[in-house]
Amino acid sequence: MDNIDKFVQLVQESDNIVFFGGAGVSTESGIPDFRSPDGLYNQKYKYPPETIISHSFYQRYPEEFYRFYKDKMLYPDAKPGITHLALAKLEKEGKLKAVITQNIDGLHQKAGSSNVIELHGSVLRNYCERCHKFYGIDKIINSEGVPMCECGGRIKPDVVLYEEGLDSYVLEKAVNYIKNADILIIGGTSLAVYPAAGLIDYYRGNKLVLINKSETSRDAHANLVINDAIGKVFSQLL
Ligand code: CNA
Repeated sequence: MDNIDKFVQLVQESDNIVFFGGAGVSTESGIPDFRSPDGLYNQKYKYPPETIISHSFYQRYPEEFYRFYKDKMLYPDAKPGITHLALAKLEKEGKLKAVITQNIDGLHQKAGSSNVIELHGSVLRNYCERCHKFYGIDKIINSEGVPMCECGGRIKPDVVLYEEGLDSYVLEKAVNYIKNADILIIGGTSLAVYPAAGLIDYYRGNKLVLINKSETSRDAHANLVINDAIGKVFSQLL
């Protein structure tokens, strides 16, 4: 039995699965990740992407921030891929309890998942820093330069930038699902961004599955490692 068959069998036998994912889940939907060879970190910009999408950079150079953000981080036409769809199906079947994602693209919800814990927020939500009015992604796309609210305040994406803390309620919810999971599937993440990556340490079971194209620092801790395209693996569940 190969590792993909073992994975399918594990999933078939469980009704308490939690998925923890990252940008690699959405590369097959045409959204570049950060750390793959063709990811954003390997393209050349005036400043490194980590710098541009940080809190202090956003405060100091909002025009430059928004130029990069609109150009590289918004994919309003992206469609859910096989992995998003398979996870939504597992949830409907009562087998998957939660999707915990570092992604900010909203594709799990587009695929039909309802219990999605977004550790880093969503590009689909934006709010005025002054009056807190909410705006969708269209407002950002259709604005010239820095998007402004009708009250005159600046609009900020509801996304956790580098240097910003994670919402403690969201973190607690994620920890609870991970702690109580029978199977924890980790997929499409380099596990390099903290504190998000540290959440997997709360898993107490012995069915830790790691699916990622490249190796990660946690491969040695997993019970099953599949270094392959995640869509190929999840297509076995559709
Ligand atoms: P990352 O550090 O870029 O790592 C992605 C990982 O996925 C890499 O190890 C790749 O090898 C792997 N990978 C890429 N494609 C596939 C595939 N088809 N099958 C299997 N594995 C694949 O991204 P992380 O999510 O680990 O880093 C966290 C950051 C990235 C979060 O803060 C996100 O907000 C941020 N991000 C999100 C998006 C998005 O929302 N789609 C896009 C780009 C970056």
